[in-house]
This record gives sequence, structure tokens and C-alpha cells, in this order.
Amino acid sequence: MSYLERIQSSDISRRGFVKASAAAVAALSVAGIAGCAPNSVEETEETTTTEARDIVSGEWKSAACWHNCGGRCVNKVLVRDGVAIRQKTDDSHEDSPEYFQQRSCVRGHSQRMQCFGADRLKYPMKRKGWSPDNPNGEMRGKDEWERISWDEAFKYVADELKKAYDNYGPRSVLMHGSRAVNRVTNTLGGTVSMTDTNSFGTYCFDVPRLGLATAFDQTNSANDRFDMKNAEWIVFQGCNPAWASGGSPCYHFLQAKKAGVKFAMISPSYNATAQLFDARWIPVRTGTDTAFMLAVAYEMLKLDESEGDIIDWDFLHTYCVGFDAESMPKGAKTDENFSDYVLGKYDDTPKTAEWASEICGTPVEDIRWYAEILGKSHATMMLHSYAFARNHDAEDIPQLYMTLGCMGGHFGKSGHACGSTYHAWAGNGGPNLVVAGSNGLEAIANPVDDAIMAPIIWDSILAGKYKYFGMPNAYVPAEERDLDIHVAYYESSARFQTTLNLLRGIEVLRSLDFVFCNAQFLTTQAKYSDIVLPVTTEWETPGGFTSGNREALFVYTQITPPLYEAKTDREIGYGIAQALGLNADEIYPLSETQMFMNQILGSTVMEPSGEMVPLVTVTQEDLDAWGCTGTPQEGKVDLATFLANGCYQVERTEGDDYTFIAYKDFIDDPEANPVGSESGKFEIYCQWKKDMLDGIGYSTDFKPYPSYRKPVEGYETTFVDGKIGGEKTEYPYLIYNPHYYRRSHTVLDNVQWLQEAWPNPVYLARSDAEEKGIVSGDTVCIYTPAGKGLRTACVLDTLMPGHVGVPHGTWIDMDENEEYDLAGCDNVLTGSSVSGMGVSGYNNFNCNFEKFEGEPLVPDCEKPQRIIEL
Ligand SMILES: Nc1nc2c(c(=O)[nH]1)N[C@H]1C(S)=C(S)[C@@H](COP(=O)(O)OP(=O)(O)OC[C@H]3O[C@@H](n4cnc5c(=O)[nH]c(N)nc54)[C@H](O)[C@@H]3O)O[C@H]1N2
Ligand SMILES: Nc1nc2c(c(=O)[nH]1)N[C@H]1C(S)=C(S)[C@@H](COP(=O)(O)OP(=O)(O)OC[C@H]3O[C@@H](n4cnc5c(=O)[nH]c(N)nc54)[C@H](O)[C@@H]3O)O[C@H]1N2
Ligand SMILES: [Mo]
Repeated sequence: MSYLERIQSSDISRRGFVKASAAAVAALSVAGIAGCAPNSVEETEETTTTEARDIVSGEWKSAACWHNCGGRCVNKVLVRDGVAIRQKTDDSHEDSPEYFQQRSCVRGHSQRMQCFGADRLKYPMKRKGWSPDNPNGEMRGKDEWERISWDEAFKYVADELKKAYDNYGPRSVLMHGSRAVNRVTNTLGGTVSMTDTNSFGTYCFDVPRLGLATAFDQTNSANDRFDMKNAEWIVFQGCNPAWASGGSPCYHFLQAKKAGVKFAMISPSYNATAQLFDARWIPVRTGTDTAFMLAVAYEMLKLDESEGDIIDWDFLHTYCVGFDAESMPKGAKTDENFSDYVLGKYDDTPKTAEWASEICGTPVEDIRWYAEILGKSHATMMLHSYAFARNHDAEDIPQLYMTLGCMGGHFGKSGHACGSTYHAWAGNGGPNLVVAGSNGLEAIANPVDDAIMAPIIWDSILAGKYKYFGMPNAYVPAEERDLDIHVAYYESSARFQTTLNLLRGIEVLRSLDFVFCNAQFLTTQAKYSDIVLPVTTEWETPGGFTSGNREALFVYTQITPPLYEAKTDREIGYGIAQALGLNADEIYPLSETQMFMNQILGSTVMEPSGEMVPLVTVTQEDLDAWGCTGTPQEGKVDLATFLANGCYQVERTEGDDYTFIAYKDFIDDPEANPVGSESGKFEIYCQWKKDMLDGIGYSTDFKPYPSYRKPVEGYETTFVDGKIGGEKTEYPYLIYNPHYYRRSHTVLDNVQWLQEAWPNPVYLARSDAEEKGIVSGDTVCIYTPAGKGLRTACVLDTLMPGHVGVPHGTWIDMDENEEYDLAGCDNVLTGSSVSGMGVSGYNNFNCNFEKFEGEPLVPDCEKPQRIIEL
């Protein structure tokens, strides 16, 4: 029986419903039995004490919290009569700092409001005005919907794909985010992809060529959590784990704080993390960390001269190349070095604190203070996320941040670090101790190598040509290619709205023959599609894994059968393959249950010796019960316990064998364990970097060492002629996009509980707001050359003047005239400025704002949900 049938069937009483969760309530309102308050148990004569207790008598199941936020924690759901009644998190053992519980956040606890939301898409839908002969593209985003059957939906999609492949070939199909349907399109000949630097910004070039750990693997960049207590200072730069790393990272930082470690925060805002740890604030304008860090290097050199004991010269001359004339690498094409550049030898501009302060806005004394704290006699942990690298012309940040770490000798020692603290791995470096196995499904390669960088995608499609320069971690010299896109489809990601310049994107979608997507809700890309295929949430699939954190692996099970007519991604791909007359069983050779079992069988855990051994005991009876093939095995935990706990966590104690110090192997024996650069050392001079970046061709003034370059869009461009201190342009503010607590990117933005708790305002600095007569609560229009958005003001004393904070990820909601976006979606405001390696410079676009004189905004939580009644 489907969920809908079950809630509509007569054998469950209304009382049963009332006792059910908010989730059911949401669904009930769809089924026409509205009026129950979310998550409440009505006190009626029927609700006796016994029955109230009865409510918790269902079965606690391990549920998915599968989104791309920095948490992905343990989530448990009490299921009774197939209905999700309550949620809780990890309580499988007592909580302690050593052996901590894997607790979930407010988003995870609201997950049932999403999975069972009244706004779930229930049936395949077609846009009324679209037909195979006349796409009526300009109506995308405005049209009405009609319900169609799955057979019709599969046929429409198959016919349109066939038309495109027959008439224009594989290079006419644009694919965003692959999950299952890409196996079909790759069988048909492939697709053009979009590529982006999104999370890691300019750390997306092959930074191991500088000597750093790759950003794509967070496990080797900073020390183990216990070691943080050995620091004197933890200095955060461009990160906000209190919002962006749900779960336990801040608990680990808190242990360091309790042990007496002091904190600092280098950021344009004194954000939640800074507040939590009472950090010293070093304000720096968004997009200007290069100037700031060059001055820190200069002041370190000067301090070392005047007071000594700052620069670790042994470190620079043993583990690095290119700091000064005596350490130049082989293959250098110039004899310039970093130290002389900083001192101003080549351009008559010493990179003093005063020089930088004009650009980055940081008080001179803060720059000098940091130069001292980075000195070799301090145990300093420099920890960053990537917000400072998600900026135009931030290409030198990875090398410069590394250079500061080298100058103070902060690599490879207990109590010191120079690396990332990001996402679910924040505050806990080191190789994963427990990892899931592979699902055993062999990839079907995409025969088309086209990859369009995000900032240029829309303009390129409109122009019919683009500049190809490879993709993150594999940049190549640029070449021009033609482009003729007719069809676009979106599967697992929300890339239509998470890509720059969304209004241009809408213009492009409206010009295509056909757009389709899988979706759970009327998300942005669903709204602008022609055919929408309702897809299950992970609560409706047989189960799976989410990568946990270093010490824990999370597993989840099915909570409910698929709701309404939703199908899994695999089933959708399978149906499209069949409608195309392809051999669907060949394209999808494994069932979802078998893939899950393969992952279970392949999961491993690290022994104290470092050896990885099987994690889960699986018996022949287990395999038979699941209808799966495989070899029974002995592991650390039996299958039933593993699934019931939703997690396997390695029990740790301070000082155990899993303790990890990043780069220690290299520091202990640089000959035997070189880093990944050509010289085997940290390359403060890296010829490859300059040649690779110059080769892309947007800018050709890179230097092999870190240097200051004016951004194509950033602080300088808020002034006429780019002259700091001169006349301001029409767009005198810098807009940045905090990753917001209410959502994981775009996911959960439709959950009204979360909307109520986290209103998603625009953040303004008090002096800026006062100048324009704006107070908290006023409706504000933020505008850029790309678009206009409305948000409610939140005036702060904790934001540097000149900044406008627009949280990342709301679902665009254009007013009737398509002039204002009522949701304040970040990418309505971002343009397409491009430079360097084609970075998506989310954090240093220019903007302006004013008090909005029209109708004030209603809070998001009071807006009607996007419920499609068909
Ligand atoms: N709740 C939630 N958590 C998430 C996500 C989410 O969407 N929601 N997304 C996840 C993903 S994929 C990512 S990539 C991470 C992002 O994680 P972060 O990079 O940590 O997140 P941001 O909020 O973008 O930026 C953090 C802080 O950097 C500061 N900042 C902005 N620009 C600059 C700059 O130029 N220089 C310096 N020094 N500081 C700057 C801002 O003040 C901000 O508070 O979060 C992950 N976690
Ligand atoms: N302006 C601006 N833009 C940004 C950023 C910024 O800071 N500013 N941040 C960037 C960053 S760091 C990142 S990582 C990206 C993130 O960009 P995306 O990856 O595009 O964002 P998500 O919202 O995580 O997208 C996940 C989508 O998958 C859907 N989904 C969930 N489960 C399933 C499923 O089982 N099947 C299918 N088919 N779909 C499912 C969700 O509904 C959602 O639409 O955004 C980038 N964009
Ligand atoms: Mo990200």
C-alpha cells in the first residue's frame, strides 16, 4: 500500500492521524484533512495517558541525513504504522569528548517535514504549453502543469533525447549533476557537462603541485582533533564551522578552548564561530586576503630583523624552494623570489601593513599582531575553509597561505598546523578510520569531453561557442570550441540555481528545445523545466551510506515505501532506457539492494596498526534474506546492529594510535617522503603554476610566487577607474554569500519550521544601513548589474562596513513582472565576471542596496508552499 493509500484508507482512524507526526499532517492537508497543528498531539478524550505512551511504541529506524552540509549525522526516526512519528539522534552510547555522540542539528531534526512535506511532487508532470512540436520556451517558469502517466513521461523524454541525438549529436545535450540518467545519455553518445570551482574556489587547480594536500580529499590537511589542545592559538580564516560544519566539529574546538587555547578569526564578519569561541577578530575585506597575507609576510620579515625568532629559516631552506635567492628551484624561468617581491625590490612597492590596509581594510596593528603570532616560537594552528578562495583573482591564496605556514614552520608538528578545516572533516584531520565499500556498479564513461566553466556557461551557450580549458584539477591550455545546445537536464544537483548569473540562465533555458529534471519539489530547475519526474528521497530507498566524519560511518535504512508515484533515480533511468528501446538491464545491471549490500560487504575499518579490515559481519542467511549475492564475512559488527545504530564509530582515547599530525612524514624525512610537487618540497616559487594559469589566457600576469593582482571584480572595482579612495561607482558594496544554517545549499529551504527559525535576511553593517535610513526589519532591495532581489534587513555591528551578506541557496521567486526576486536568491545577484582559472567568485561581486519602497516582504515561513494540485 502506498503512503497516500494508507493515509486515505479507512482502517486507520483519524485519531491515529492526529497522533502521527507533522509529516503526516503535511500529507494530510494534501489529502484534504487539514487543520492539525504540526507535531502536536491533540488532547481529546481519546488521548489517554496510555495512548500517549503508545505513540513512542513504534520502531526506531536509522534514517538518512544525506545532504551536502558539513554534518550528515545520525538520524533516527520512530516509525509506526508506516508513519514517521518522532526523530532523535545518536544515543547508542554515553557522550564524552573522547567518544562523542554523532549528534544531528536542527536541519536533520526537521527532515521529516521535508520528506513528507505537502509540497512533495506526487506525479510526473508536463508543462501545459510545451509540446514536441512547439516548446513555447518563453513560458518556462510561468506556465501551468498537467499530470501525465509515467509511460507518457518516459516516452516524451526518450523521444526528445532521440531527436536531439539524431539531429544534432551528443554535443547538443547539456547535463548537470549525474546520478542515474547519465548512464542512458552516456550510452547514447554522451553529453556536454558544466564544471565549476564551487566549494574550493582557487584550490581547484592541482595544488599538490605546490606541495599541498589536495582540496578534494580533506583527510591529510590538518591534525587530529586531540592535537588541537596542544596549540597556543587557533587562527581561523574564511570559515564558519558553527554554521557550515554541523554535528561535532565545534565540540572538538570547544575541548581545545577548555584546555586554554586562544582563538582568532580572519573574516569580514565576526561570525557565529568567532562569537562561540570569543575569538580575536581580524577584519579583512572579502576578496582581499592576498593583500592581507602579503603584508603579514612583510611584517614577519621586519619583525625577524628587529626582534629575531620569527622566521623559521631552517624550515624555509630545508622544506621549501623559492622563498629567497638562495633557495631557487631548478627550472625557474626568472631569478625573482618571493622575499624580494614582498620587500618591494621588483615594483618599488614594499608590501607593508599600511600598503595592505588600504586594500583589505585591516587595521595595521592587527596585521602586525598576526605577524607575531605566526612567528616560529608560537604554537599556532592556521585553519581555513575556502570562502577566501571563492573570489575573483584569488589564485594565489593557496600558495600564499602555505608560504605563511612555512615562514613560521607550522607544518608537521604537534600543536601547529597550516591546512583546512572544512565541511564534515572540520576540527578532525587524518585518514578516515572507517569507510564504505563501493557499490560495484561500473561507470559508463561520458565519451564527450566538453566541460564549460560555470562563469561562462550561459553567455557561451547564447554565443554558440566557448573557451575550453579543462576542469578542476585538470586545467589545460585554452582552446575555442563551437557549441549548439538543444536539450538540458538536471538530475542530482541544483546546479541551475547554484550557478552564477541565474537570470541569464533562465534566458538560456527559455531558448532550448527541451528541459527535463528529476525533482522532489518544485525547485528552481523543476519550475523552469518541461517535464518533471518525481524522485524519491533517501527515506524511500532501500538504504545507503553517507560519508561521515573521520571516526564514523553513517548507514541508513528505508523509512517508508516511495511516496505517491515517486520513483528512485535508478528506476527513472531504467524507464527512460526502456522507452528508448535500449537494453535497460545492461545499463543498470545491479539492483539497488545489491548495490547497498556491496557497499556493506566492502566497508572497512582501521585497526590500530593501520590495517583496514572488514567492518560488517554478513552471514549467508543475511544474503538470502536480502536476495543478494556475495561472500559471507566476519567483521566488527553484525549487520542488524550496524543498521539499527545507523553508525559505526571507532572508539578513541587521547594519545591512541590514530593520532595524526599532517605532513609529519615529510617533515621527519623529506627525502623519503617528498610532497607532490616537482621539487618534492613546498614550492613558494612554482613555475608550473604560472605557466598553467597564464595558459588559460584570461590573465597572463601571474608570477611563479604569490603576488598581488587587481581583481576583475572586487574591492578595487567599487571605485571609478579602480583607484581606491577615489569616486565610488554605482555598485560600491561587496556582496558575499554565507552558507546558511537553515539549508544545505538549496536543500530544506522549503521547510517551514526552518524558515521560521532562520529567516534568511540580508546582513548589513550598521553604518551603511544608517546612511541609507535602514533599520532591521525594513525590506531592502539589493541590486547588481545582473539582477535585483528583496530581503529583510538584519543590521549588524559584527560586519565590516562596505559588505552585504546574502545567504547562499534560496529558491528564486520572481515577481509577476520578473523584475524583483522575492526570495533574495544569491545567484540572481551574481554576474559572470571571469578571470584567472575561471573561478566562481561568489564572495567579491559588487552591489548596491536601498530601502524598498514597494510592498514589504512577508516572512518566508508565511508564504504558501509550492503545492501543485493536479
Ligand atoms: N548549514 C550549511 N552548512 C554547510 C553548507 C550549507 O549550505 N549549509 N554547505 C557546505 C559546503 S558544500 C561548503 S563549500 C561549506 C562552506 O563553508 P565555509 O566556506 O566555511 O562557509 P561560508 O559561509 O561561505 O564562509 C565562511 C566565512 O568566511 C567569511 N568570508 C567570506 N569571504 C571571505 C574572504 O574573502 N576572506 C575571508 N578571510 N573570509 C571570508 C564569511 O564571513 C563567512 O562567515 O559549507 C558546508 N556546510
Ligand atoms: N552564489 C553562490 N553560489 C554558490 C555558492 C555560493 O556560496 N554562492 N556555493 C557553491 C557551493 S560551495 C556548492 S557545493 C554548490 C552546491 O550546489 P548544488 O550541489 O547544486 O546544491 P544542492 O542544493 O546541494 O543540490 C542538491 C539537489 O539534489 C536534490 N536531491 C536530493 N536528493 C536527491 C535524490 O535522491 N535524487 C535526486 N535526483 N535529487 C536529489 C535536492 O532536492 C537538490 O535539488 O553551490 C555553489 N553555488
Ligand atoms: Mo561547497
